[in-house]
This record gives sequence, C-alpha cells and structure tokens, in this order.
Amino acid sequence: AFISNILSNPTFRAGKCHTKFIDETPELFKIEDSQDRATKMLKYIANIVVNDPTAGRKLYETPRFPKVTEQPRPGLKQMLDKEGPEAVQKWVLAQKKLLVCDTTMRDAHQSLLATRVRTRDMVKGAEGMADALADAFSLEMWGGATFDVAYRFLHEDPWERIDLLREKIPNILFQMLLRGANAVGYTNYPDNLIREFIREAAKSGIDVFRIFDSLNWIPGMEIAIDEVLKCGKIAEASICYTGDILDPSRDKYTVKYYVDMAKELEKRGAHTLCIKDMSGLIKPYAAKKLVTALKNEIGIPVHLHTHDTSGNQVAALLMAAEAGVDIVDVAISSMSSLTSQPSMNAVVAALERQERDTGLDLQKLQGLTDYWSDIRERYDVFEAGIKSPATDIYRYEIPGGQYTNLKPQVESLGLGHRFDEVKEKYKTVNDMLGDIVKVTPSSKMVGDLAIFMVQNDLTPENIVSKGENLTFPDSVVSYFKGMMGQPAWGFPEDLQRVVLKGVEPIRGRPGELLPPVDFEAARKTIEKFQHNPTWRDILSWCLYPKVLEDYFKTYREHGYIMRLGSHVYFHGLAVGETNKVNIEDGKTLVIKYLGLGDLNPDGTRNVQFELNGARREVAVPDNT
Ligand code: 3PY
Ligand code: ZN
Repeated sequence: AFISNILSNPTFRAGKCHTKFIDETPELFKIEDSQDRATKMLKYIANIVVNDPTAGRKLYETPRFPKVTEQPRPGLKQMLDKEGPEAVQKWVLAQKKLLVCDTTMRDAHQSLLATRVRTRDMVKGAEGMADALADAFSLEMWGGATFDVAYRFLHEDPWERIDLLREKIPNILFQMLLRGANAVGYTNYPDNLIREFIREAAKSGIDVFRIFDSLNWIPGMEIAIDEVLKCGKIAEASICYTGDILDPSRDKYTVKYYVDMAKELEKRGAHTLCIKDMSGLIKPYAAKKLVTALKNEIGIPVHLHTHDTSGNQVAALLMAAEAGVDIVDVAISSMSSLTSQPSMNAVVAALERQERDTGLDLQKLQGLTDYWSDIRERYDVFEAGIKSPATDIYRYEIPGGQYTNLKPQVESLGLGHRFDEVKEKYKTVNDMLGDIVKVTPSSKMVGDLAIFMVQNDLTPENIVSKGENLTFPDSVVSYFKGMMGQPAWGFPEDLQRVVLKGVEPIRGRPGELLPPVDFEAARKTIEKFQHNPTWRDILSWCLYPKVLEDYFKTYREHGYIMRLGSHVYFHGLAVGETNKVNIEDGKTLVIKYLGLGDLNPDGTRNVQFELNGARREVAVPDNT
C-alpha cells in the first residue's frame, strides 16, 4: 500500500522527488485511509460490472468544453447582493431586451433525462455558463425533483451542488423551484420546516425562489412567500396555467381567474410573477392574450415558463415577447424542446436585431450547446424515447416531467400495453375531480388514481359503489383529506366519502395543523446512524428521512462516488478500460478493470482490477 501511495504521488510521477521526498510527504503514510477509500470505490464499480445489465456499454470521448476567454462579468447577482430585490425588479422592468432564465440544470434534465444529471457534469461546464450567460436573468439549477433525486439516485448532496456551482458562477442569480408548502417534496410540511429550509437555501446562495401551489391555492404559498421576503431574496410567485383561455367552453380557468390571482400575489409582496405552464398548454395566441392582460393589470415583471411538448412554444415565447413579457424560460438547445423548455438558441436567433433582442451571443451559446450535447450522451439510458412533438398534450394536460415518467411508471406495474388507456384515464380523473390544476404533487395524485382505475377496472360511473371496498392510493387519500390544500371548486363529495372512509377532511392550511418539527429530536435520531450531522443534513432528513438514511449508508459503503466520471458512475468499466479518479484530497486513483473472477461459496463474485499499477481483487454479491 505504501508503494502504491508512492507510485500514485504526483511529485513522484512527475519524476521530481528528492532525498527528503519520503520525510516531507506524510500522505504516503495515510495507508489505512486511502486504501480503504480505494476499496470502497472499487466495490462500487465491481457491483455495477457484476449486476448491472448496462455495464461497460460505452467508452465516451472527453466532452467539448466551452471556451472561456474572460473572467465572469458582474451580473444581477451583484445587483441583488448590493441593492436588494426591489432594485433588480426595477431594473428588469426598465429593460427593452427579453431576459432569459436558463433551465438546463433543473427542469430540462428533469423533463428529458429523469432528473439524472450529476453535479460533476454541471460544474465542469459552469465557467462556460458564467461567461455566455452573464446577461441572463437567472439560472434555474435547484429545487423541484432535483433535490431528492440527487440523494436518492445520484448519491450526492444537493447542497454541495449550490456551493460548487457558485464557486464557478459568481455573477448570475441562482433560481430554485419551490412547491410552496410541499417545499421540494410531495406532501405538506410543518411551517417551521418550510421557513428553515428557505433560510438555509437563501444562505447557501439561492436568489430567486419560484413558489407555486399545486392547486393554485394561495394559502399554500403564503409561508414560503413571507419567508423569502424576510430573507431579502426575490420572491417569484406563480400562477399555474391549465386549460385553454382561447376555448370559451373551459370557463373555470379564464383570463380573469389568472389576473385575479396575479393581483393577489402582487399584493402579498411577490417581486415577480411567473406564468407556470408546466404542461406546455399555453398556445401562442393564448400567451399573447394572457401576457397583455397581466402587463395591463399588474406592475411587477412577468416571467413565462412553459414546456415545448407540442412544438408550439418558441412561437408562444415570441408572441409573449411581443406582448411585453419580461423574462422567459429556455434551455440550451441540446437540452431543449419536446418535454423540456424551448431552445434558447432559437429564441436568441429569432430576436436578433429586433426590438426585443436578447443581447446574448449565439457563438458562445454554441459552445454550451456542444458541451451539453456531449454530456447528454452519458445519460442516454435515461432518455424517454419521445422523438416527436405531441399535440395530445392539449387533451391530457400532463406536466413535462410527468409525461416522460408516466410510461416507465406504468410499465413497471406491468401495464405497459395499457398506456394509452392510462393517459385517457388521466383526463377522465381530471374531469371527475372537477378540472383541477395538475402539477406536483396534485399531478402525481391524478396519475396514481388513473393507474388505480385502470388496474381495478373502475369508471366514473362505478367508482363510488366499487370504491367502498377498495383502499385508494396514499396520494389520493391525502388529496381528499385536504392535505394538498383546497381545490378552487371543492371536492366531489361522493368520491371523497368513499376514499376517506369516515376520516374527516381538513379545511385550513395543513402546515398550521401539523406539529412543528423538533429539530433537536431530529438531530438525536440522525446521530444514531450518522456522526455529527450538519444543519443541512438535518433539514434534508426532516423532508425525507428514509432517503437520507439510505444516502448516508451508501456514503459509508462507497465513499465520495460523486468524483467518478458519469459513464463510470452509471456503467462501470469495460474489460481493459482504465479510468482516473481524483478523490477528495487531490489524490488520483488509476483504475483498470481486468475482468470477472470466480463465484465464491457465499454468493459473492471476485472482480479484478489494477489499482495504481498493482493488482487488486474485491468481492461483491452476485445478484444476477
Ligand atoms: C416540479 O414540481 O418538480 C415541477 O417541475 C413542476 O412543474
Ligand atoms: Zn416546468
């Protein structure tokens, strides 16, 4: 082990060691520790090559990194820190140019790649983003599903993502998506947890909080808005867009409905207003109509968020720009379109030399486009396989992220052959519930109920009589109990009765009724499995106890696997392939995979590697 430390030492490898090299290089004696860390990492790779069918499937080329020629120019981040949110708000309103928010590192990969993009790949392209997007309004790079997926599937800490990105991107506002009283989860949390979570996120560098409620129920957003205002950050309150304002027969979600809600949010202190079109339903002429109405009726900047599922949404952004929208959400072209946001490059090109020219440099954007195109290849197993725009989205009203996830969810239940039926039931459920807003978590509930109805051969006609003897999915029970808030037009009472089976629904804010989190008690519980948890660990554990427990367990077993390149992280190594990994302290492990060895009587299989030139064998359970 000592020899292997010497062989991997950068000074030794550069041939620069002198007579005092051994005396002056104490890390050579860190034998236990580094050997242990190497073994943990080898076991992670060994487990993939033994058990994962995608193992060793592809050798990737180094990505084309964006060229960066200058230090990041100061941007709105500096203005917010020095002058506060009202100064940013005024500045935005005074701009002629159309401002952009780049969603590549949040909604784009949430909607295209099952939220799997790893911090490492974001950080490696971050200097290019700081350069090319210095004039952007913001980068949406946190929140929504990215928070729990980071822990659950990527085995990394989402808080560390903010820290590392901020080091490379000092100039652009960081934006997150916050599901109101559901924070970054799927259920309502006690008020004190919402407040502490926002405080820590603000302290960590989140500047713009896009807050929404999954039923457009303002009480579900009020604690979050209040806390963001107290933190001196930008509170962006959302109206979630559903239905079709161009269709007179859809008489619930009208221009008046949205304008009234927007006015109320403005009154409550929102700095900017988001039209959150999570399913890509706002058609181009609807965008023009709604933005015109909002710009006439409210005085705060309007920010349009949409998904390009139908293929209509570059047009929608252009119409919105004509109507005076202040900011639009777009993604770098190689991470855009279909269920993701419209292409930034397309919008920038369309507006060049026009009144609302964005001022962004298409050549620089191309550098980011090439980088993200190469990075996207590493995630090809997570591609949803949607190849062309889908206009049926106007019928089903399924959010971008859910549209791509629903199919695998249905397949995993053995109902793949009935997928079209599930989509149709999604619409049926929406009609049955009285046409509700569908976005996390209400959209998940509608999906769960649609699947449940297909599984149990239920129809709107028989669900009340047959439902007496059925246990409904948790999300459906929670919805009818009022734990997701109150839908604007109430609950269908018959169905509520059979779902709740005697349990009384609540009428007020769930957060008010839930007992406050006792953070000290939480710390004591966590200390049973994690030594010295940080405040961030405690907050995350309070949101998802089981996910955090599993994350800590994986960390103990495999160490800091965030350092593995993404193709190794997902697919291990191919036989004969060598990969270098920089572990925490700058030490490099050179790992070569030699092949599978014998199956042992205890069900484990030996896996052979070369580690920094020396042969190593580790054994992992063979579950194949
Ligand atoms: C989320 O809540 O994660 C969303 O993206 C909703 O649109
Ligand atoms: Zn979205």
